[in-house]
Amino acid sequence: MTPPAGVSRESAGVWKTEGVMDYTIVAIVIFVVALVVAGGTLLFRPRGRLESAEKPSVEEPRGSTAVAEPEAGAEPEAGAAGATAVAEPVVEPVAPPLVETPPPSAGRLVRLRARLAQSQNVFGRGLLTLLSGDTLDDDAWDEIEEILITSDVGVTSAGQIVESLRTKVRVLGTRKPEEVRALLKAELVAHINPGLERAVRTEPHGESPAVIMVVGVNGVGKTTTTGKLARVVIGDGGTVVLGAADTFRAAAAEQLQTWGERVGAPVVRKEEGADPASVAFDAVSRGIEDGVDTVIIDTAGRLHTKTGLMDELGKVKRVVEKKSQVDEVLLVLDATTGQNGLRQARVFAEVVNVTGIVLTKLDGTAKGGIIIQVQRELGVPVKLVGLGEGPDDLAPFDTEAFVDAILGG
Ligand SMILES: Nc1nc2c(ncn2[C@@H]2O[C@H](COP(=O)(O)OP(=O)(O)O)[C@@H](O)[C@H]2O)c(=O)[nH]1
Ligand SMILES: [Mg+2]
Repeated sequence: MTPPAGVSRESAGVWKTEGVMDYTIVAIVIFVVALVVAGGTLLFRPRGRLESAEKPSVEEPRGSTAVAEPEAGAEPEAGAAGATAVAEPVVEPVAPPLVETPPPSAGRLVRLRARLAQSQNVFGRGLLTLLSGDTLDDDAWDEIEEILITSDVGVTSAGQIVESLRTKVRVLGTRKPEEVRALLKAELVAHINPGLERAVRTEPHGESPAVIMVVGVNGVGKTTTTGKLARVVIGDGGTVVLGAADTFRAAAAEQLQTWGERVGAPVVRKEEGADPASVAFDAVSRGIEDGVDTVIIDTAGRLHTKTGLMDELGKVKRVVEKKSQVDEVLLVLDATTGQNGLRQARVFAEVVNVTGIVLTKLDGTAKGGIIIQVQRELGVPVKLVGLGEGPDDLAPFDTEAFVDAILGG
Protein backbone atom coordinates (compact mmCIF):
# COMPACT_ATOMS: atom_id res chain seq x y z
CA MET A 1 0.00 0.00 0.00
CA THR A 2 1.32 3.41 -0.91
CA PRO A 3 0.54 6.33 1.28
CA PRO A 4 -1.57 8.90 -0.50
CA ALA A 5 0.27 11.87 -1.93
CA GLY A 6 1.35 14.49 0.57
CA VAL A 7 1.71 12.09 3.43
CA SER A 8 5.06 12.29 5.23
CA ARG A 9 7.30 9.24 5.73
CA GLU A 10 6.56 9.30 9.38
CA SER A 11 2.88 9.22 8.84
CA ALA A 12 3.46 6.69 6.08
CA GLY A 13 5.02 4.44 8.75
CA VAL A 14 2.01 4.91 10.85
CA TRP A 15 -0.13 4.10 7.85
CA LYS A 16 1.84 0.94 7.37
CA THR A 17 1.42 -0.07 11.00
CA GLU A 18 -2.25 0.64 10.69
CA GLY A 19 -2.33 -1.75 7.75
CA VAL A 20 -0.90 -4.46 9.96
CA MET A 21 -3.42 -3.61 12.67
CA ASP A 22 -6.14 -3.92 10.08
CA TYR A 23 -5.29 -7.58 9.62
CA THR A 24 -5.12 -8.13 13.37
CA ILE A 25 -8.52 -6.51 13.81
CA VAL A 26 -9.96 -8.57 10.97
CA ALA A 27 -8.53 -11.71 12.58
CA ILE A 28 -9.97 -10.76 15.98
CA VAL A 29 -13.32 -9.97 14.41
CA ILE A 30 -13.36 -13.34 12.66
CA PHE A 31 -12.44 -15.06 15.91
CA VAL A 32 -15.12 -13.19 17.84
CA VAL A 33 -17.71 -13.89 15.17
CA ALA A 34 -16.76 -17.56 15.29
CA LEU A 35 -17.18 -17.52 19.05
CA VAL A 36 -20.50 -15.74 18.84
CA VAL A 37 -21.75 -18.19 16.23
CA ALA A 38 -20.65 -21.15 18.33
CA GLY A 39 -22.21 -19.64 21.48
CA GLY A 40 -25.32 -18.59 19.57
CA THR A 41 -26.01 -22.07 18.29
CA LEU A 42 -25.75 -23.38 21.82
CA LEU A 43 -27.94 -20.65 23.22
CA PHE A 44 -30.60 -21.23 20.60
CA ARG A 45 -30.87 -24.91 21.19
CA PRO A 46 -32.77 -24.89 24.49
CA ARG A 47 -35.41 -22.68 22.84
CA GLY A 48 -35.70 -25.19 20.05
CA ARG A 49 -36.33 -27.88 22.58
CA LEU A 50 -38.96 -25.76 24.29
CA GLU A 51 -40.86 -25.22 21.08
CA SER A 52 -40.81 -28.88 20.32
CA ALA A 53 -41.93 -29.59 23.85
CA GLU A 54 -45.07 -27.62 23.16
CA LYS A 55 -45.86 -29.78 20.16
CA PRO A 56 -47.27 -33.29 20.52
CA SER A 57 -45.07 -35.52 22.58
CA VAL A 58 -44.07 -37.59 19.55
CA GLU A 59 -41.82 -34.75 18.50
CA GLU A 60 -40.04 -34.52 21.83
CA PRO A 61 -37.46 -37.26 21.44
CA ARG A 62 -36.33 -35.80 18.11
CA GLY A 63 -35.83 -32.41 19.70
CA SER A 64 -33.76 -33.75 22.52
CA THR A 65 -31.47 -35.92 20.38
CA ALA A 66 -30.85 -32.91 18.14
CA VAL A 67 -29.64 -31.12 21.24
CA ALA A 68 -27.48 -33.93 22.49
CA GLU A 69 -25.53 -34.61 19.27
CA PRO A 70 -23.84 -31.35 18.37
CA GLU A 71 -23.23 -30.56 22.02
CA ALA A 72 -21.16 -33.72 22.40
CA GLY A 73 -18.94 -32.85 19.47
CA ALA A 74 -18.52 -29.20 20.38
CA GLU A 75 -15.15 -27.56 20.97
CA PRO A 76 -13.80 -26.98 24.52
CA GLU A 77 -15.31 -23.46 24.58
CA ALA A 78 -18.68 -25.07 24.15
CA GLY A 79 -18.26 -26.73 27.54
CA ALA A 80 -18.16 -23.27 29.11
CA ALA A 81 -20.94 -22.04 26.87
CA GLY A 82 -22.75 -25.32 27.51
CA ALA A 83 -22.57 -24.27 31.13
CA THR A 84 -24.76 -21.55 29.65
CA ALA A 85 -27.08 -24.29 30.85
CA VAL A 86 -27.49 -21.35 33.24
CA ALA A 87 -30.01 -20.55 30.53
CA GLU A 88 -31.95 -23.63 31.71
CA PRO A 89 -33.52 -22.11 34.82
CA VAL A 90 -34.76 -19.19 32.70
CA VAL A 91 -36.25 -21.60 30.23
CA GLU A 92 -37.82 -23.98 32.74
CA PRO A 93 -40.92 -22.03 33.83
CA VAL A 94 -42.15 -21.93 30.22
CA ALA A 95 -41.60 -25.66 29.72
CA PRO A 96 -44.42 -27.99 30.83
CA PRO A 97 -44.02 -27.90 34.60
CA LEU A 98 -43.14 -31.03 36.49
CA VAL A 99 -46.22 -32.75 37.77
CA GLU A 100 -46.48 -32.40 41.51
CA THR A 101 -47.80 -34.97 43.93
CA PRO A 102 -49.81 -33.05 46.50
CA PRO A 103 -49.88 -34.28 50.09
CA PRO A 104 -52.90 -36.33 51.24
CA SER A 105 -55.74 -34.46 52.90
CA ALA A 106 -55.81 -36.32 56.20
CA GLY A 107 -54.86 -34.23 59.21
CA ARG A 108 -54.61 -31.00 57.25
CA LEU A 109 -56.74 -28.97 59.64
CA VAL A 110 -54.47 -29.97 62.48
CA ARG A 111 -51.39 -29.03 60.45
CA LEU A 112 -52.93 -25.69 59.48
CA ARG A 113 -54.28 -24.89 62.93
CA ALA A 114 -51.90 -21.95 63.38
CA ARG A 115 -53.74 -20.21 60.53
CA LEU A 116 -56.67 -19.78 62.87
CA ALA A 117 -54.52 -17.60 65.15
CA GLN A 118 -56.87 -14.62 65.02
CA SER A 119 -59.92 -16.66 65.83
CA GLN A 120 -57.95 -18.32 68.59
CA ASN A 121 -56.92 -15.02 70.15
CA VAL A 122 -60.16 -13.12 69.86
CA PHE A 123 -62.72 -15.88 69.97
CA GLY A 124 -61.09 -18.74 71.88
CA ARG A 125 -58.87 -16.89 74.36
CA GLY A 126 -61.40 -14.12 74.86
CA LEU A 127 -64.09 -16.57 75.88
CA LEU A 128 -61.80 -18.73 78.03
CA THR A 129 -60.43 -15.72 79.92
CA LEU A 130 -63.89 -14.41 80.73
CA LEU A 131 -65.26 -17.83 81.65
CA SER A 132 -62.34 -18.55 83.98
CA GLY A 133 -62.43 -15.06 85.54
CA ASP A 134 -63.18 -14.48 89.22
CA THR A 135 -66.19 -12.31 88.58
CA LEU A 136 -68.49 -14.07 86.20
CA ASP A 137 -71.28 -11.51 86.60
CA ASP A 138 -73.91 -10.23 84.19
CA ASP A 139 -71.40 -7.87 82.58
CA ALA A 140 -69.03 -10.75 81.93
CA TRP A 141 -71.84 -12.80 80.37
CA ASP A 142 -72.76 -9.83 78.18
CA GLU A 143 -69.18 -9.62 77.08
CA ILE A 144 -69.13 -13.33 76.27
CA GLU A 145 -72.23 -12.90 74.14
CA GLU A 146 -70.63 -9.94 72.40
CA ILE A 147 -67.51 -11.94 71.54
CA LEU A 148 -69.68 -14.68 70.08
CA ILE A 149 -71.62 -12.18 67.99
CA THR A 150 -68.56 -10.34 66.70
CA SER A 151 -67.05 -13.71 65.76
CA ASP A 152 -70.10 -14.17 63.50
CA VAL A 153 -71.64 -17.02 65.46
CA GLY A 154 -74.98 -15.32 64.84
CA VAL A 155 -77.32 -13.67 67.35
CA THR A 156 -79.59 -16.67 67.89
CA SER A 157 -76.77 -19.15 68.42
CA ALA A 158 -74.87 -16.68 70.62
CA GLY A 159 -77.89 -16.35 72.89
CA GLN A 160 -78.33 -20.12 73.10
CA ILE A 161 -74.65 -20.73 73.82
CA VAL A 162 -74.60 -18.16 76.65
CA GLU A 163 -77.79 -19.58 78.14
CA SER A 164 -76.43 -23.10 78.09
CA LEU A 165 -73.03 -22.10 79.47
CA ARG A 166 -74.63 -20.14 82.34
CA THR A 167 -76.56 -23.21 83.42
CA LYS A 168 -73.56 -25.50 83.17
CA VAL A 169 -71.24 -23.11 85.03
CA ARG A 170 -73.79 -22.90 87.83
CA VAL A 171 -73.89 -26.69 88.07
CA LEU A 172 -70.12 -26.90 87.88
CA GLY A 173 -69.63 -24.61 90.89
CA THR A 174 -65.88 -24.09 91.01
CA ARG A 175 -64.24 -23.29 87.70
CA LYS A 176 -60.83 -24.78 86.97
CA PRO A 177 -59.37 -23.66 83.61
CA GLU A 178 -59.38 -27.15 82.13
CA GLU A 179 -62.97 -27.69 83.20
CA VAL A 180 -64.02 -24.41 81.64
CA ARG A 181 -62.22 -25.32 78.45
CA ALA A 182 -63.88 -28.71 78.26
CA LEU A 183 -67.23 -27.13 78.89
CA LEU A 184 -66.81 -24.49 76.20
CA LYS A 185 -65.46 -27.05 73.78
CA ALA A 186 -68.46 -29.32 74.27
CA GLU A 187 -70.80 -26.38 73.74
CA LEU A 188 -69.15 -25.24 70.51
CA VAL A 189 -68.83 -28.77 69.15
CA ALA A 190 -72.53 -29.34 69.80
CA HIS A 191 -73.42 -26.16 67.93
CA ILE A 192 -71.23 -27.06 64.97
CA ASN A 193 -72.87 -30.49 64.99
CA PRO A 194 -70.26 -33.23 64.68
CA GLY A 195 -72.88 -35.66 63.39
CA LEU A 196 -73.21 -34.03 59.96
CA GLU A 197 -71.91 -35.91 56.92
CA ARG A 198 -68.94 -33.85 55.75
CA ALA A 199 -67.12 -36.13 53.34
CA VAL A 200 -66.91 -34.66 49.82
CA ARG A 201 -68.26 -37.24 47.37
CA THR A 202 -65.32 -37.71 45.04
CA GLU A 203 -65.71 -41.43 44.40
CA PRO A 204 -66.76 -42.57 40.90
CA HIS A 205 -69.86 -44.69 40.43
CA GLY A 206 -70.05 -47.34 37.74
CA GLU A 207 -68.75 -45.92 34.48
CA SER A 208 -69.16 -42.37 35.67
CA PRO A 209 -66.81 -40.12 37.57
CA ALA A 210 -68.10 -38.18 40.56
CA VAL A 211 -69.16 -34.73 39.37
CA ILE A 212 -68.65 -31.71 41.59
CA MET A 213 -69.88 -28.22 40.76
CA VAL A 214 -68.24 -25.28 42.53
CA VAL A 215 -70.53 -22.25 42.83
CA GLY A 216 -70.56 -18.90 44.62
CA VAL A 217 -70.26 -15.14 44.31
CA ASN A 218 -67.37 -13.56 42.42
CA GLY A 219 -64.12 -13.37 44.37
CA VAL A 220 -64.97 -15.79 47.17
CA GLY A 221 -62.35 -18.29 46.01
CA LYS A 222 -64.16 -20.67 43.64
CA THR A 223 -61.37 -21.14 41.12
CA THR A 224 -58.77 -21.41 43.87
CA THR A 225 -60.94 -23.96 45.67
CA THR A 226 -61.46 -25.95 42.45
CA GLY A 227 -57.70 -26.10 41.98
CA LYS A 228 -57.02 -26.95 45.60
CA LEU A 229 -59.73 -29.62 45.61
CA ALA A 230 -58.19 -31.25 42.54
CA ARG A 231 -54.98 -31.45 44.55
CA VAL A 232 -56.82 -32.99 47.48
CA VAL A 233 -58.32 -35.71 45.26
CA ILE A 234 -54.99 -36.37 43.53
CA GLY A 235 -53.10 -36.27 46.83
CA ASP A 236 -55.49 -38.93 48.10
CA GLY A 237 -54.74 -41.12 45.08
CA GLY A 238 -57.54 -40.12 42.68
CA THR A 239 -57.63 -38.73 39.14
CA VAL A 240 -59.32 -35.53 38.02
CA VAL A 241 -60.60 -33.62 35.00
CA LEU A 242 -61.32 -29.93 35.51
CA GLY A 243 -64.01 -27.95 33.69
CA ALA A 244 -63.53 -24.20 33.22
CA ALA A 245 -67.21 -23.24 33.02
CA ASP A 246 -66.49 -19.66 34.09
CA THR A 247 -66.30 -18.45 30.52
CA PHE A 248 -66.97 -14.86 31.52
CA ARG A 249 -63.32 -13.91 31.13
CA ALA A 250 -60.45 -15.84 29.60
CA ALA A 251 -58.33 -15.22 32.70
CA ALA A 252 -60.53 -17.56 34.74
CA ALA A 253 -59.80 -20.50 32.42
CA GLU A 254 -56.11 -19.52 32.39
CA GLN A 255 -56.08 -19.56 36.19
CA LEU A 256 -57.65 -23.01 36.28
CA GLN A 257 -55.28 -24.27 33.59
CA THR A 258 -52.34 -23.33 35.79
CA TRP A 259 -53.78 -25.31 38.69
CA GLY A 260 -54.45 -28.29 36.44
CA GLU A 261 -51.01 -28.31 34.86
CA ARG A 262 -49.27 -28.44 38.21
CA VAL A 263 -50.91 -31.74 39.06
CA GLY A 264 -51.34 -33.11 35.55
CA ALA A 265 -55.13 -32.76 35.52
CA PRO A 266 -56.60 -31.99 32.07
CA VAL A 267 -58.62 -28.77 31.93
CA VAL A 268 -61.56 -28.62 29.53
CA ARG A 269 -62.05 -25.04 28.40
CA LYS A 270 -63.45 -23.01 25.55
CA GLU A 271 -63.13 -19.50 24.25
CA GLU A 272 -64.26 -16.53 26.33
CA GLY A 273 -68.03 -16.12 26.20
CA ALA A 274 -68.69 -19.79 25.33
CA ASP A 275 -71.73 -21.52 26.80
CA PRO A 276 -70.78 -22.65 30.36
CA ALA A 277 -73.14 -25.61 30.13
CA SER A 278 -71.37 -26.93 27.03
CA VAL A 279 -67.99 -26.64 28.76
CA ALA A 280 -69.37 -28.55 31.74
CA PHE A 281 -70.87 -31.19 29.44
CA ASP A 282 -67.57 -31.62 27.59
CA ALA A 283 -65.66 -31.85 30.86
CA VAL A 284 -67.90 -34.64 32.10
CA SER A 285 -67.66 -36.42 28.72
CA ARG A 286 -63.89 -36.18 28.89
CA GLY A 287 -63.95 -37.48 32.45
CA ILE A 288 -65.98 -40.50 31.35
CA GLU A 289 -63.70 -41.12 28.33
CA ASP A 290 -60.55 -40.87 30.42
CA GLY A 291 -62.08 -42.96 33.19
CA VAL A 292 -61.12 -40.49 35.90
CA ASP A 293 -62.50 -40.54 39.42
CA THR A 294 -63.69 -36.96 39.71
CA VAL A 295 -64.74 -34.09 37.47
CA ILE A 296 -64.69 -30.67 39.14
CA ILE A 297 -66.46 -27.78 37.41
CA ASP A 298 -65.61 -24.17 38.19
CA THR A 299 -68.46 -21.73 37.47
CA ALA A 300 -68.94 -17.98 37.13
CA GLY A 301 -70.30 -15.93 40.01
CA ARG A 302 -71.07 -12.68 38.30
CA LEU A 303 -74.76 -13.20 37.95
CA HIS A 304 -76.53 -10.54 39.87
CA THR A 305 -80.13 -11.40 39.29
CA LYS A 306 -81.65 -14.46 40.77
CA THR A 307 -83.29 -15.48 37.50
CA GLY A 308 -80.04 -15.06 35.56
CA LEU A 309 -78.28 -17.19 38.12
CA MET A 310 -80.99 -19.80 38.09
CA ASP A 311 -80.94 -19.92 34.30
CA GLU A 312 -77.22 -20.39 34.07
CA LEU A 313 -76.45 -22.69 37.00
CA GLY A 314 -79.65 -24.62 36.46
CA LYS A 315 -78.73 -25.15 32.83
CA VAL A 316 -75.18 -26.25 33.67
CA LYS A 317 -76.57 -28.81 36.08
CA ARG A 318 -79.30 -30.05 33.75
CA VAL A 319 -76.92 -30.41 30.83
CA VAL A 320 -74.35 -32.27 32.93
CA GLU A 321 -77.08 -34.60 34.12
CA LYS A 322 -77.59 -35.79 30.56
CA LYS A 323 -74.22 -37.49 31.03
CA SER A 324 -73.90 -38.16 34.72
CA GLN A 325 -75.46 -37.32 38.06
CA VAL A 326 -74.09 -34.28 39.90
CA ASP A 327 -72.73 -35.59 43.18
CA GLU A 328 -71.85 -32.36 44.92
CA VAL A 329 -72.70 -28.70 44.54
CA LEU A 330 -70.18 -26.93 46.73
CA LEU A 331 -71.05 -23.37 47.67
CA VAL A 332 -67.96 -21.30 48.33
CA LEU A 333 -68.30 -18.59 50.94
CA ASP A 334 -65.72 -16.01 52.00
CA ALA A 335 -65.55 -16.11 55.83
CA THR A 336 -64.57 -12.45 56.03
CA THR A 337 -67.73 -11.11 54.36
CA GLY A 338 -70.13 -11.76 57.25
CA GLN A 339 -73.83 -11.01 56.83
CA ASN A 340 -73.45 -9.71 53.30
CA GLY A 341 -71.73 -12.87 52.10
CA LEU A 342 -74.31 -14.98 53.85
CA ARG A 343 -77.16 -13.13 52.16
CA GLN A 344 -75.61 -13.74 48.73
CA ALA A 345 -74.97 -17.37 49.61
CA ARG A 346 -78.62 -17.81 50.46
CA VAL A 347 -79.57 -16.83 46.89
CA PHE A 348 -77.32 -19.58 45.51
CA ALA A 349 -78.77 -22.08 47.94
CA GLU A 350 -82.25 -21.22 46.67
CA VAL A 351 -81.22 -21.69 43.06
CA VAL A 352 -79.21 -24.91 43.21
CA ASN A 353 -79.36 -27.80 45.61
CA VAL A 354 -76.20 -27.06 47.61
CA THR A 355 -74.71 -30.16 49.21
CA GLY A 356 -71.78 -28.61 51.04
CA ILE A 357 -70.14 -25.33 52.01
CA VAL A 358 -66.52 -24.40 51.47
CA LEU A 359 -65.63 -21.63 53.89
CA THR A 360 -62.60 -19.77 52.54
CA LYS A 361 -60.25 -17.15 53.99
CA LEU A 362 -60.58 -18.38 57.56
CA ASP A 363 -56.90 -17.57 57.91
CA GLY A 364 -56.37 -14.14 59.33
CA THR A 365 -59.95 -13.52 60.44
CA ALA A 366 -61.29 -13.52 63.98
CA LYS A 367 -64.67 -14.60 62.64
CA GLY A 368 -64.28 -18.37 62.97
CA GLY A 369 -67.71 -18.48 64.58
CA ILE A 370 -69.25 -18.08 61.14
CA ILE A 371 -69.17 -21.87 60.75
CA ILE A 372 -72.02 -22.10 63.25
CA GLN A 373 -74.09 -19.41 61.55
CA VAL A 374 -73.52 -20.63 58.01
CA GLN A 375 -74.68 -24.14 58.79
CA ARG A 376 -77.64 -22.87 60.75
CA GLU A 377 -78.71 -20.43 58.04
CA LEU A 378 -78.15 -22.64 55.02
CA GLY A 379 -78.86 -26.01 56.59
CA VAL A 380 -75.85 -27.49 54.81
CA PRO A 381 -72.62 -28.79 56.40
CA VAL A 382 -69.29 -27.01 56.00
CA LYS A 383 -67.19 -29.66 54.25
CA LEU A 384 -63.97 -27.83 53.49
CA VAL A 385 -62.19 -24.79 54.85
CA GLY A 386 -59.73 -22.52 53.08
CA LEU A 387 -56.87 -21.49 55.32
CA GLY A 388 -54.58 -19.59 52.98
CA GLU A 389 -53.55 -18.89 49.41
CA GLY A 390 -51.08 -21.78 49.22
CA PRO A 391 -51.97 -24.70 46.91
CA ASP A 392 -52.55 -27.08 49.79
CA ASP A 393 -54.25 -24.67 52.17
CA LEU A 394 -57.62 -26.39 51.85
CA ALA A 395 -58.61 -28.77 54.62
CA PRO A 396 -61.49 -31.18 55.14
CA PHE A 397 -63.49 -29.73 58.00
CA ASP A 398 -63.25 -31.57 61.27
CA THR A 399 -65.32 -30.23 64.16
CA GLU A 400 -63.12 -31.37 67.04
CA ALA A 401 -59.90 -30.25 65.40
CA PHE A 402 -61.44 -26.89 64.53
CA VAL A 403 -62.71 -26.19 68.05
CA ASP A 404 -59.38 -27.33 69.51
CA ALA A 405 -57.59 -24.96 67.18
CA ILE A 406 -59.64 -21.90 68.09
CA LEU A 407 -59.48 -22.68 71.81
CA GLY A 408 -55.76 -23.35 71.69
CA GLY A 409 -54.30 -26.65 72.81
N1 LIG B 1 -56.16 -15.86 52.42
C1 LIG B 1 -56.89 -16.63 51.62
N2 LIG B 1 -57.12 -16.26 50.36
C2 LIG B 1 -57.85 -17.07 49.57
C3 LIG B 1 -58.40 -18.28 50.04
N3 LIG B 1 -59.09 -18.85 49.03
C4 LIG B 1 -58.98 -18.01 47.96
N4 LIG B 1 -58.25 -16.93 48.29
C5 LIG B 1 -57.92 -15.79 47.44
O1 LIG B 1 -59.10 -15.12 47.02
C6 LIG B 1 -58.89 -14.52 45.75
C7 LIG B 1 -60.03 -14.83 44.80
O2 LIG B 1 -60.00 -16.20 44.49
P1 LIG B 1 -60.64 -16.83 43.17
O3 LIG B 1 -60.49 -18.30 43.30
O4 LIG B 1 -60.12 -16.20 41.96
O5 LIG B 1 -62.18 -16.41 43.37
P2 LIG B 1 -63.42 -16.68 42.40
O6 LIG B 1 -63.72 -15.39 41.73
O7 LIG B 1 -64.53 -17.09 43.31
O8 LIG B 1 -63.03 -17.75 41.45
C8 LIG B 1 -57.53 -15.00 45.25
O9 LIG B 1 -56.59 -14.02 45.47
C9 LIG B 1 -57.25 -16.20 46.15
O10 LIG B 1 -55.87 -16.43 46.33
C10 LIG B 1 -58.14 -18.66 51.42
O11 LIG B 1 -58.58 -19.68 51.93
N5 LIG B 1 -57.38 -17.80 52.14
MG1 LIG C 1 -63.00 -17.76 39.39
